[in-house]
Amino acid sequence: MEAKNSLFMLLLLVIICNGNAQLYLSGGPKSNYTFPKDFLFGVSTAAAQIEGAWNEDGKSESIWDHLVHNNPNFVKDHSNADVAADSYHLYKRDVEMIRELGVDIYRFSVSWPRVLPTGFANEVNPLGIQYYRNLIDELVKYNITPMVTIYHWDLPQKLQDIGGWTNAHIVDYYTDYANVLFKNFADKVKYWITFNEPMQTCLEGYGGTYRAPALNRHGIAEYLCTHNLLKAHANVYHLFDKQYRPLYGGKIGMSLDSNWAEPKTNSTKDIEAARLYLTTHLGWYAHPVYSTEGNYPPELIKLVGQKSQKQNYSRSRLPEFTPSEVDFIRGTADFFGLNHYTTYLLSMADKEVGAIPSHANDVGIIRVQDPNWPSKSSSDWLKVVPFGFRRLLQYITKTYNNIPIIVTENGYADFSGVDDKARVSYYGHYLNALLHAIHVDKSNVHGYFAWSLMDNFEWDDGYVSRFGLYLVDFKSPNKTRTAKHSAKLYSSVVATRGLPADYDPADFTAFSSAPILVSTMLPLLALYRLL
Ligand code: GBH
Repeated sequence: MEAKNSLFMLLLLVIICNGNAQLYLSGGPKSNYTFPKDFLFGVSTAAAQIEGAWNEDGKSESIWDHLVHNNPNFVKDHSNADVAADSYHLYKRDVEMIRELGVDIYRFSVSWPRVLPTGFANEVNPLGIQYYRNLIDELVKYNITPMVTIYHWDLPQKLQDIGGWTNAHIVDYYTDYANVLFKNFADKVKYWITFNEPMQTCLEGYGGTYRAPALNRHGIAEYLCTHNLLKAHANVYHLFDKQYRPLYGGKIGMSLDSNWAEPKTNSTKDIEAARLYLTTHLGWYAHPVYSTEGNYPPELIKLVGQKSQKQNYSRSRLPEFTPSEVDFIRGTADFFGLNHYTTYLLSMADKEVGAIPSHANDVGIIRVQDPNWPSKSSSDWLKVVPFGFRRLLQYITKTYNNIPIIVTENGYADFSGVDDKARVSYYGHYLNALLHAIHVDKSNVHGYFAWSLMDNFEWDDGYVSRFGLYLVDFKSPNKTRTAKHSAKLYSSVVATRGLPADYDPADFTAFSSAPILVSTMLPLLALYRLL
């Protein structure tokens, strides 16, 4: 105790003296590293969040249209995405903004119900195809590389009516849909993403209530959804690889969402919990595709198997892949798309957690965030922990055989405004962490996309949470877009391939209303915990 106290006093002194009060949170000290010349800088959006025109020119209802039309209370401000940022009509202005930013590449998604209103490829909507053709042509005209997300959460409701992602036949329906996109656009689109954040689709949409279709059939449906989705992904990869890559070239991958998992304390149990979190969440999707062995992570198979047996099910609630399916799915990606926003602290649960049965209950760990981590975001989960980004990139590089990583989303939400100091600071910190990841850790990162180009329909947060580099005035008839300060920061990073001279990795004051107190207390608490 004596030793701990004097060490504590010493650390206190050191920290106060050197002024680098919050350096421990940052991704590394200030440096002169720059981003490689061929590093891809981009911005991301998703159809359902920006396009609007929800029933125009033949588009049918998506599961998100359906959910928010029928349950307005689902969305914080009781809004919907009927008009959103109106990008269906304003795509030329969107491309102009992308040019203003000076980025190399634009990641947008295609709305399945806009292109195939019945859900099936029996009827291809020519006006839907024309919209994306116009957008792609506009990008290519200005030398901006298009990257297409094939599925970013907006399933045609007509397919949901017949089971959506729990219906095994969706593997074929999705393949037909992707084939229509390849046929029409693969000559001009060289980057494809099969799925955006499949864990959100399955775990939250089918196992929970947080995403459409909000099915809440936990313990069963999230596993069925994942099973079909992974097969659909692999099928589309092989289709692209055999039929389109030989004609046009191009790359195809998947975008997985992952928090970094930090052990809550230094105990062996918490270290184990953090590892288990990554294995059973990120690994649930990454292991089948990116690992050498393929298949679900052995630990997940074991955990769900044991629980299912105990719960008197005739078989594991986690479906099994046949050996040939394992083979078919393994290696089906040219790059690892990563969406990353924040970090959690993990510990082992010593009693049952979550609903029974559920993925959370099967895994049995507890996830919290340090209340002292900087935040101030409109999204309460979005704590600013840049070192977590760096560690996650290193983890992926090591775990998945040095696969090229493209960070397909990273960003910060606030309650709006052009003078977005917190977002400017967030990007500074996360890009600094990224520079250290690339140069110091040798993490294999090839690109970075900011989420998002503009304010948009932030799902259950409606228009309350703003992620944009451009402010959208949703009240104005023409959805006026204005560059925020963060847009200027990002365009200067892109132009100089480095961080601004005044960037300070120890400065987290933009996230705090009591800068001095918080910036002093935070690291002390963290260090004290480590002792
Ligand atoms: C991404 O999801 C989406 O791809 C994008 O459409 C979205 O607009 C953007 O990020 C911003 O949200 O249930 O406690 O884990 C982000 C991933 C994971 C973030 C789940 C919110 C909810 C808190 N999301 N998380 S919790």
